[in-house]
Amino acid sequence: MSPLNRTIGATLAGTAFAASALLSGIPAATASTAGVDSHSHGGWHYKVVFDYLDCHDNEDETGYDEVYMKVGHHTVWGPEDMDEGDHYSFKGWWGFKHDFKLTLWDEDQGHHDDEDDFLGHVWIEKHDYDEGWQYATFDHHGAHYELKYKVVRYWD
Ligand SMILES: [Ca+2]
Ligand SMILES: [Ca+2]
Ligand SMILES: [Ca+2]
Repeated sequence: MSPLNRTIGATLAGTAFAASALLSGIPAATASTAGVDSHSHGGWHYKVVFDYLDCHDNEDETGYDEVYMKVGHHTVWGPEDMDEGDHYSFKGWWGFKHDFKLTLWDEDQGHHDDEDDFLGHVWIEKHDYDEGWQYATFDHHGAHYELKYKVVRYWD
């Protein structure tokens, strides 16, 4: 199995993976063309599609934030330099097997007096597949980020 096909579920099970590769343009057609035969031994699968992350207000007082996302202890995206007014467009999607909590952080120097800052979290949940585009806000520490995403269910 290529790293691109690994899922968040596998990630949570401790599989080493390249998170940045997971977000690098997996063709959505792979999913939509699968499972045409409803009599096959398929099942419902879920993926989350990220559209963008907007920075309305950054956390660091001087300069830009170094923003990254984590699932559990794994960094799954970033760090990306973002400042007030910046817009990051994602490409691709992640498959996932279990609802998971995505957290957003600003990377600092990591010294005891300047730990990375927790900016907030969102639960990515399977039952949201019929909700369409959703918007998560991360606003701890005076920051204000918005993530646009949707959960998609497909048969395979
Ligand atoms: Ca900071
Ligand atoms: Ca920082
Ligand atoms: Ca800090």
